[in-house]
Amino acid sequence: MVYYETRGAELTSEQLEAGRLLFASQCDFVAAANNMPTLPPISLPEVSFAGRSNVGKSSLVNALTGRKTLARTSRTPGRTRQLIFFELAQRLQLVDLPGYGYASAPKAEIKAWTDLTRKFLAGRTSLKRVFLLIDSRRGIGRADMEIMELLDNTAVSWAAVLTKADKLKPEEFEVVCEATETTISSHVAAFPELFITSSERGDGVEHLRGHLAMFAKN
Ligand SMILES: Nc1nc2c(ncn2[C@@H]2O[C@H](COP(=O)(O)OP(=O)(O)OP(=O)(O)O)[C@@H](O)[C@H]2O)c(=O)[nH]1
Ligand SMILES: [Mg+2]
Repeated sequence: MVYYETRGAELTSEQLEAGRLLFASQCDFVAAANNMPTLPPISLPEVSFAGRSNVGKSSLVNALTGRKTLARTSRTPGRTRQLIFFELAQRLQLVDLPGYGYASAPKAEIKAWTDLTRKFLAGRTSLKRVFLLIDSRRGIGRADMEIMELLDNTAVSWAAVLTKADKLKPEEFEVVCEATETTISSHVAAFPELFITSSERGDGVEHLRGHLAMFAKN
């Protein structure tokens, strides 16, 4: 079994400890928003988790916070239908976004939540970074490319995260990593490090916690 922590720079033990402490602190549900007027007011720095439906956004929020049921996950794609805000230690907000590319919901509903997600990504001033999750078994798809362009065009800093690392053999995984790194290197607003995670096995979770702690208010 290969356990992946990072392909980028390793964090110092102080940075990892800061992440551990932040994610061990109180984590509260703040709000679930269906539309722009119901978004919670801007207060803390925010990071959000975006990506195709079923890529593992809610599972990653749960793995990071060490709470199995904080964010609702499902075998049925399209489970997260609102923007869900969580607050950590009154220092950082995590935003679990609805997935895109889910085809079986009513069309009007899909349009409403896709529009809301796009508006949020493009206009939220407290958003420090968007973590764009890519399922390692699927790689980057057309819908992901559209979101990357939106983020580039609105100058929102984003980073790619390969999820479900437990699902691939090391040699298959290497191919996806290289392809994803090539794509991110051509995007102006992309953070250069590719994050790797498995919410099932815990790969990359400590590293990501340490990284996210850098955005938290002191
Ligand atoms: N093997 C494995 N399965 C995972 C992992 N992360 C998530 N899953 C599974 O993938 C499915 C979807 O996970 P969710 O976390 O609900 O995905 P989501 O991106 O929040 O989906 P939407 O809310 O529909 O956009 C669930 O069955 C999870 O158990 C992982 O790291 N490894
Ligand atoms: Mg979800």
